[in-house]
Amino acid sequence: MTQHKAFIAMGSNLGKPTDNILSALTALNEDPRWQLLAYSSLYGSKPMGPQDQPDYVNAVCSVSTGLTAAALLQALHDIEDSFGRKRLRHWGERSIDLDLLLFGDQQHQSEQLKVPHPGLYERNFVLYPLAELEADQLLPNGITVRQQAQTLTEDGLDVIICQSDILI
Ligand code: PH2
Ligand code: MG
Ligand code: MG
Repeated sequence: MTQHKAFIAMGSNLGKPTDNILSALTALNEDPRWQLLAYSSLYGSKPMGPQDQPDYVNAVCSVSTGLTAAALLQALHDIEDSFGRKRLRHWGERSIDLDLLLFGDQQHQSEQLKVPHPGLYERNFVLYPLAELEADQLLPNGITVRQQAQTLTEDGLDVIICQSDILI
């Protein structure tokens, strides 16, 4: 089966966000449908969107999988559901959010599946953790993750757990 490398953005701002991200990383690590390759530090971040919601914890991880992009996205939604994720308001609070950022060099533009993730280029809480994993990777817009991250400030972003201190 052809293996693809995929990058997943993780976010949480309900309950115990740090625990939620670590539990989701553990769930991803234990799933036989892919192999967890790498994960970033955990970042605290100020909410994008409605401001009357708690700060977020964000991270990025990578997996290698034989699934299609659509099947991986479905699997991520199933994991979100298993964490009790309720779909409340747009850009609002959530117990766990698992977004498919990149899937090999594929691009998808359907209603259900948008790859690269439409928020990828403008979110510092995605690009800075992604740069920890793959700073030199070229994005579909032709510039590297590092260069794209440098177009954004680090405002509102703090490393709360360093990658090397995370034991999955
Ligand atoms: N996710 C959102 C909306 N706003 N803000 C931050 N800081 N981090 C997120 O992951 C986030 C957000 C919807 O997915
Ligand atoms: Mg999201
Ligand atoms: Mg999402």
